[in-house]
Amino acid sequence: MPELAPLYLTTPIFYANDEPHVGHTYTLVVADTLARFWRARGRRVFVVTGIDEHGDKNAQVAAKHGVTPRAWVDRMSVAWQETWRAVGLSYDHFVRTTAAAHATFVRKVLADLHARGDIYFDQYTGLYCYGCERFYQERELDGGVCPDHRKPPVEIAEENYFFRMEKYQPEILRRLDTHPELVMPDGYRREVLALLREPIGDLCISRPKSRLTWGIDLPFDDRYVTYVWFDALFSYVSALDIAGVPGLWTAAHHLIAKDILKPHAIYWPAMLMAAGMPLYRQLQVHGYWNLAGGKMSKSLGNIIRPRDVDARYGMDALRYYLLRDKSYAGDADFSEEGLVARLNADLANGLGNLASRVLAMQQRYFRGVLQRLAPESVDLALRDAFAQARRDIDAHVGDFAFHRALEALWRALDHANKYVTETAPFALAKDESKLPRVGAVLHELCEALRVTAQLVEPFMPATARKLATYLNFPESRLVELDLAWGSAFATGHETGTPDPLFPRVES
Ligand code: ME8
Repeated sequence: MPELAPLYLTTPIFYANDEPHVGHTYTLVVADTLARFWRARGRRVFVVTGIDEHGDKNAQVAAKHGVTPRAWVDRMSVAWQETWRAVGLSYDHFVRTTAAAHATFVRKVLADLHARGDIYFDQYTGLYCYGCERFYQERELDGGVCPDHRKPPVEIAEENYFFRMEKYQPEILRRLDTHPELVMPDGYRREVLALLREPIGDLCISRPKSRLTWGIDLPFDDRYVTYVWFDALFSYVSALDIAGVPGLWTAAHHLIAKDILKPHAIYWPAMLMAAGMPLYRQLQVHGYWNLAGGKMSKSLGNIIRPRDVDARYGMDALRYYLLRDKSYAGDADFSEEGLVARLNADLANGLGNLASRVLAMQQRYFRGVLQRLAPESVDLALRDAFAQARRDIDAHVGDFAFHRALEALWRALDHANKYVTETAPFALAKDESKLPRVGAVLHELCEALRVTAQLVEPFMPATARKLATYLNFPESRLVELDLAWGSAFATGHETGTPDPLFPRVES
């Protein structure tokens, strides 16, 4: 097999103005799932997340709490990392934009761009949305208000520094034509192309200290701090320097939601071109988790916390729901009823029930000891169903269709549940002469559970580990995807006794 190129996966660095909600969790779940999926297939993956600590938003919330911005972001840095640890979402590096090495990196880029004439000083009047931390053009507003925060932007007039972004507009357009995979899915690429049909203007990259002191000082004028987006986007590159893996930049895939498409698809390529750095490989844009039809958002205050969902239903149930009930690119409404319905139908009845029936029969009839296989055509059809699931999962994850990947695995699990009914080991076991067939059927089903554990691991790692424990299959072998059916367990292997994987939730 050809060696797979390394993958550098990023989530946005989230504003440190509040703790994480389920929307941020979604982007991290996707990153974690992709990392697990590709690592099991031999690919090197490096995941970076973090927090965006400068800017007006963070300064305003710190003031509201009566603490310095520094004290506030220190507190948030602990809260975010603690949340991800508690819910089992892992990454390789956590960005803090207040890190000295990051500030040095940004100041160096600014100094270079200034020296080369890509940054100039000018008077400016514009419409600013504090929620988005950016200026809006009149035509981007929705009935005069910011389309995301539903508030009218504030008119700001001041002298500032500008980055000659418009100079790079033709080159960005050309890249989107020659590299259509740069912004995915294609609908979002077309949105970017539409924005690029009009002049994009230059980008205001400074804030006067008379208005905001919380930021990275401009290297060439200490009356100003750097605009938060100019600082934040470069963290994708500085993170790799800080982590000691600078070579991974050319493998960069950014996961973001559509709220920050413009900064990532227009500002960021222009900034990279100006800085003489290669562009990222791909921007993978997802839709929103809404609550009662409106975007879940820290600024709007309509949020659900991942730790609360974890405490009530378990993190794997949340991961399953997030990946199964929304297509990556589209929007979906988050609802507790929806989550409970999935938990009961797919997890408790579909997977949990299969595991507990199979492992209980294995104990009852054979004290856990696996019996010899003697495949009949129904058994071969079961094997085919899981082989098909593997192929479908690989194809769908490649297309970011996580909902389809899970659907494919559950088709195989449905097949397995029907197989239990059809082969009826519980009925055959009443006749002693049929015990060899019962043993063979249960062995087939233990293999089906082993393959399920392996295939489900990227999506629901805790569930995979539990299944492995119940099967007495080493966790370290969950990545051995190409293990032949029938060869996972040695002669005389004993399976364990399961607890229910997913207790049903009564609403
Ligand atoms: O924009 N549904 O930070 P942010 C799905 N600091 N995803 C959601 C979501 C929702 N309802 N709400 C948030 C910023 N997200 C900047 C980024 S990057 C250099 C700087 C996720 O805290 C999604 O990934 O507003 C979205 O793009 C991101 O959080 C916005 O996070």
